[in-house]
Amino acid sequence: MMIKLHGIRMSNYYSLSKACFFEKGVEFEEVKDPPSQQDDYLAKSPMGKVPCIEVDGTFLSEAFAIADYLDHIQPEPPLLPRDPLARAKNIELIRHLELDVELVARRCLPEAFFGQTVSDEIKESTKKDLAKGMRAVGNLLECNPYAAGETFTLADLYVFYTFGLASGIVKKIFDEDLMAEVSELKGLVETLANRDSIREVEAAKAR
Ligand SMILES: N[C@@H](CCC(=O)N[C@@H](CS)C(=O)NCC(=O)O)C(=O)O
Repeated sequence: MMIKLHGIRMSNYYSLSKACFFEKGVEFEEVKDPPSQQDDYLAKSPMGKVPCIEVDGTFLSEAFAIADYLDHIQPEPPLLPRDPLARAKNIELIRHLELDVELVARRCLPEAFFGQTVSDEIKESTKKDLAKGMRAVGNLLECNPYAAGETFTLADLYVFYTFGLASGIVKKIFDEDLMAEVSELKGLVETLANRDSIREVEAAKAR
């Protein structure tokens, strides 16, 4: 049975998961399903977030879990390195991108893009925590030429979809360039924007 990808195309995590399907060449079907706190949606995705996938009636949420599942059912080309330490270092970078940059910037999302207001305290803590997150990510990023070294990995998709959202929020709220301090990061994001999987995901948003 074909795997179904539930969510909405404007979501960066939905986009990341969709790019994983393209990278793997695993067939899938898109189901338009916005985030919701309704019981029927929570049964599919326990925090009510997108994306989730449906495999033979079983639902799975969290973009990392989805990527890991795809990496097991279709091992080639690998999304994560096979070497245990290289794999763990890749996941370390992914976790800092998600927890210490993306999720931190997201605190200001309601004001940046949804016409709501965020308190000055939240803005202040966002700025302070983002500086720490960017320092951590800057220390781990290799950019030679890819995020974790010579080959494209899942960390590259996290770079593209973390900064796609976080940079926009930081520009809007603080009028600053989030990527400025990490040399080669901008170049990496530009390179990734030309990757087939990402181009296909982004092109479909306009349709
Ligand atoms: N950790 C989650 C994050 C997913 C996420 O934040 N999704 C957003 C859209 S990009 C969402 O559904 N937001 C609605 C909500 O938080 O209720 C993942 O990896 O899938």
